Amino acid sequence: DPFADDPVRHPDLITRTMKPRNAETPEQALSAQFITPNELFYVRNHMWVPKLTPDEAEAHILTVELPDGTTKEYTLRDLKTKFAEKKITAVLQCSGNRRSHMSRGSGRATNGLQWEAGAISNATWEGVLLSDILADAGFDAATVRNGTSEAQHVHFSGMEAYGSSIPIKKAVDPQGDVLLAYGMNGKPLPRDHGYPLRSIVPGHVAARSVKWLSQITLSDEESPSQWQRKDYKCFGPNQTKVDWEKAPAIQELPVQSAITGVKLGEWTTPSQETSSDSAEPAKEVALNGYAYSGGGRSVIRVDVSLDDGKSWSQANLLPDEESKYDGKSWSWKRWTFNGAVPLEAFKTPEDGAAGKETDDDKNTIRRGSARRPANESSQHTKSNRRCTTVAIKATDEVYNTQPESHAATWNFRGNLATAWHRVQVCTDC
Ligand code: MTE
Ligand code: MO
Repeated sequence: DPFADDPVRHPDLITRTMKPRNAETPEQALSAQFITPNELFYVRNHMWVPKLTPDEAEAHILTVELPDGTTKEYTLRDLKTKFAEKKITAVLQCSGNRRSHMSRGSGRATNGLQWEAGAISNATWEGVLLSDILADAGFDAATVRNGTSEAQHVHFSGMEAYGSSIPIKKAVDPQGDVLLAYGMNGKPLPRDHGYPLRSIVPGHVAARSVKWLSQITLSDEESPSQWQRKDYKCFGPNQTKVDWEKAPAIQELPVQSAITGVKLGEWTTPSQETSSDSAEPAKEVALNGYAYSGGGRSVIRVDVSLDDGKSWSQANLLPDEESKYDGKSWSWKRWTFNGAVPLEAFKTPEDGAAGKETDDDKNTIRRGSARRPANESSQHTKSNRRCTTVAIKATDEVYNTQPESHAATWNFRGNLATAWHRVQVCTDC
């Protein structure tokens, strides 16, 4: 069993598969802190987790191969002692984050792990700049700028066999902040996250942040791995037999956001003086979540609708981000919203409606009707249970925003599910 040596996982992580280990960050942990704690950071492994002792880790060798075939080797100790350390706070998001929302929201199945909104996390990574290492290994970044570089791609290979690549431009750009990281939130990388060394490619899909990194290869071609040439690509909603070569590999990520907490409060009745036009009772609602965009583009706004997209207001963006890196924003933004849903917005629930998520007053987001006990739904029929759908979408600094429906961006691999996050919120009226 190649998985026998896999590390023990925190019980709060939500397991999707055990072998290989795949687990998402629980909703509360996504918005409770700006920095996701190491033990609650989502885990996406295609294979087993390599095991090294601390001595083996210090002596671990990273081989850098230039386009002419010459190589240079660095031990982890070399990286730590001979180069300037850099810290970058950056999100990693799997291309499959929210895939289950795409499947339910479009009513069409997708291939891959059915993640909810927790295949994304934010951490501070400690390491050395890839651009420094490439320069030390003898690669001249000026050739990229003047168009004479033989190398167009930088391949990262992991110890187990996983590999992928990024464009050379991102790799040599000191402002691209690509790290070879050995630390995570002030501690050595945990085994699940790449101990002793991984690449961190801020602003790009996490599939390019290769764990257990052992080799870097500069090449005129992309990595030949299936994770570069297949898997992480998108096609049209009608395309199921595809020519993989025709679509580019996902690199920079589009804008994304999710609701990670819903809490209903009291019924309030506006006084006649303050609100002459609506004396209707309204249900207080508090929402929170995250928003993120790739390519270093910061999120400038999160819009909230309490009536499934008919009317909108704005969420508060928390002033979390401690630093922008040369104008680039690699982290998510957390947001909160406090409002009230007018009584008239609550409608009879669509039981088991595809693509709907229900919530109750206990601040847990429910997944369709599957997990609701049978007796509970019959209770609801008798009671005055009424629901509304809250929806959110984010906009980034170049005014990219999220599509309204998953049907419009459905792709058979279920990649880049970024449609408005809609959650059905129910209460007794
Ligand atoms: N690197 C290696 N060596 N093996 C892997 O399976 N998975 C990739 C990437 N790097 C992977 C890897 C994918 S698809 C994702 S989403 C991220 O690692 C997940 O990183 P995390 O487990 O630290 O959250
Ligand atoms: Mo991923």
